[in-house]
Amino acid sequence: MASVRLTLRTDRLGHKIGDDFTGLSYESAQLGNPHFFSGDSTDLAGFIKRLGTSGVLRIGGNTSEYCYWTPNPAKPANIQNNIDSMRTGDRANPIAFGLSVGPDTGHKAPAPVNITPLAIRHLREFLDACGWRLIYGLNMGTGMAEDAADEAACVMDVAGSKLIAFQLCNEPDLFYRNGIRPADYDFRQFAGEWQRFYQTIRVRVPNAPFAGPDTAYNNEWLVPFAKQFKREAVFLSQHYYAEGPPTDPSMTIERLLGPNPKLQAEFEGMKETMHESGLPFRLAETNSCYQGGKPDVSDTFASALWSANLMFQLASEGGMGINFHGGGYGWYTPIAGTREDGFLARPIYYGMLLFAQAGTGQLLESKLEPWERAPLLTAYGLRGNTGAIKVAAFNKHLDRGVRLTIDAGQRAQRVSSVRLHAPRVDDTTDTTFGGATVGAGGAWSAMREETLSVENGAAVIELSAASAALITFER
Ligand code: BDP
Repeated sequence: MASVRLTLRTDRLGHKIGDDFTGLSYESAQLGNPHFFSGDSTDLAGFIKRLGTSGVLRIGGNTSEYCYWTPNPAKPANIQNNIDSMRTGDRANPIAFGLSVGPDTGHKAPAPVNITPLAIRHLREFLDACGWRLIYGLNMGTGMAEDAADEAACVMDVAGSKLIAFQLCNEPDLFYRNGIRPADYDFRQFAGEWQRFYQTIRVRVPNAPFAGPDTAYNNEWLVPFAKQFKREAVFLSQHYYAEGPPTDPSMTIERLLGPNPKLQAEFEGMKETMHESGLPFRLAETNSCYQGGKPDVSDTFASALWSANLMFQLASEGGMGINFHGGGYGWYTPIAGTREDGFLARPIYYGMLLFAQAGTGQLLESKLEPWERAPLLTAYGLRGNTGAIKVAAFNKHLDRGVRLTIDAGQRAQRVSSVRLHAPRVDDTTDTTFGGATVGAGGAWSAMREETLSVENGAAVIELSAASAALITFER
């Protein structure tokens, strides 16, 4: 077992974690079923509320480019609503079952979907039930600016202050290769279109807030966007998928838990845009593996360690928030299920739950020594609003336990810990947090809390391979 010491500097404050940091992302096509998100969807609302009292729901994804605004449902736009095709989805298909829509796999253009005012009214009720706010993706990919303006007017009218921002499209930096635009589509053309949609919508809805560019990964689009549209946008956004495609055998749990150069690139782009524009940055869509996720990786306990760690990592680097993509029975979805059959928390949800339990507050500077003994051990210190200090510690090693001594830099009456645990790192069904599972409607409370011994303000905890804990130093 490796021994490592964490020292927190209570006099050296890092970034703040705000109460809208946490978030989820669903495909726009989900709104094709206007009853999925609604005021009486209390089971799902319960799961969402458990993750934070004022998080952010983002509606977008690949299918946003194939959703068409239909103000009068009796006269649908020139497309066939795909509810029927969703209804015929079977359980073996993780992408769609019943009327719940999973992440798009990007293999072919998704079926077109009508979005009606009823879906928007129900979405508003749902947001009220959760206490969450909204990022709403419009269709610039294959839609008309005038229709987007009509849709935006309805969303603005109905969602009101619940709406944080519109996004005009999803991953425009990939339009050149997914058939939405020709192969030579570049940032300049995109910026021209963005400007035109923005203006058309602003004429209709003068105070509509916007965010963008919602690129897949390309800092060469993100940074110029920040430069050009810093006055038009309220925040900047990009996506991040830790690995993919799922067919590649090197996309594994080990890789998910290791250091990732793509993430470093993401942070570089984020910092440069924030510096360039003075605007905050949101990781508006993320998950473990693109193309809908990878079985035995995206749905395992490893995804719980990965998600919580990513949330703290992003916060430490100065990001304003994060939205984990999901829906339906997708491999990486945090909440799986349908209204008909009920919902359940997947392992990744438990990672988000740990983050929620750490609460909001101010990150503290910290040092792990000797770092080389456990390079995949990470730990984040946070001073909560009540003055208590929380430490989230992640042992992402699969081959070694770690004995962590924590010097929190202030006296504590009591130090306690709750663990994020599963029998194995590739377990898909038996994750617990605080010894308890998340039940129907997001019901959860810690059943097991350990008291740690403290000597001279330093507490000791042993973290077995592939495990995490949330430690509280009470004043
Ligand atoms: C993103 C898309 C989303 C997909 C996801 C994936 O925005 O719609 O579901 O990739 O491939 O790029 O899993």
